[in-house]
Amino acid sequence: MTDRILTPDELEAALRAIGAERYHNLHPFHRALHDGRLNKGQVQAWALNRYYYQASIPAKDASLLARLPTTELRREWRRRLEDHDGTQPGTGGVARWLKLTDGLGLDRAYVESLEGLLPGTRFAVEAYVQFVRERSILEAIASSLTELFSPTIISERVAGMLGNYDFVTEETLAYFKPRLTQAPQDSAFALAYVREHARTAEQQTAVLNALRFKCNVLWSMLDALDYAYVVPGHVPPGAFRPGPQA
Ligand code: PQQ
Repeated sequence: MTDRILTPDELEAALRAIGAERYHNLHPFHRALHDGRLNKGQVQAWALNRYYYQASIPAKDASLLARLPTTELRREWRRRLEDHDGTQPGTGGVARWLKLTDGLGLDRAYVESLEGLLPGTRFAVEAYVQFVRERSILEAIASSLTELFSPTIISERVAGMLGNYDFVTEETLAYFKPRLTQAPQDSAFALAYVREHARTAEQQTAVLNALRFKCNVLWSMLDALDYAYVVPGHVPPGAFRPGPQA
């Protein structure tokens, strides 16, 4: 529990401190991905596993949308669904993520089947969807606040991957460009909501813990990738195995 009630500015500073301490830009797998130290098979494994996160985001947003009490809140949250699912076939973030997996040479039906997922990815993503479904609206909104920190990592990733891998093109990474404007819009709204609605020490503690939880979700996904694809001999049964081309 926070020992006293924080002002909105203090709460925001505490949230930003959590990101500075434990956002997934600090994870060794991301450092290796961005610095060009992974081979193609390891990059494929990252994209294939991260597909499940992307594909689950609209489901978690839809479950929150259904619980929001006002037109204004629902209208704002509905935009996220459109960002990810698009407004017609072939548009939106999930479709753009599949262009990334296509560009890396992965079979689309295999990616969408989720057959090659790591167990750790499955557990982490499902924990996030369940958290948003079951916790208070305030905690659910606060758990999206990792997006405060995503524009920096996305810029770093696009520059790093384009510079360091000959199998990555601007077109392959097209997923990320709209996120550079969508994420700040999303996180500005979520931050304003949290600043206004987390008033008691209990609510403020819950909000800080929701952001820590979400950082843990993202961190665990990278731990699973690091263990399976960087430490030799640790790919679990049934999970994606890079082919000889990689
Ligand atoms: N986070 C959400 C969310 O919690 O609702 C939605 C997204 C993120 C995205 O659509 C992203 O593309 C995304 N990307 C990154 C990244 O590339 O590192 C991080 C995050 C995040 O911090 O949760 C998201």
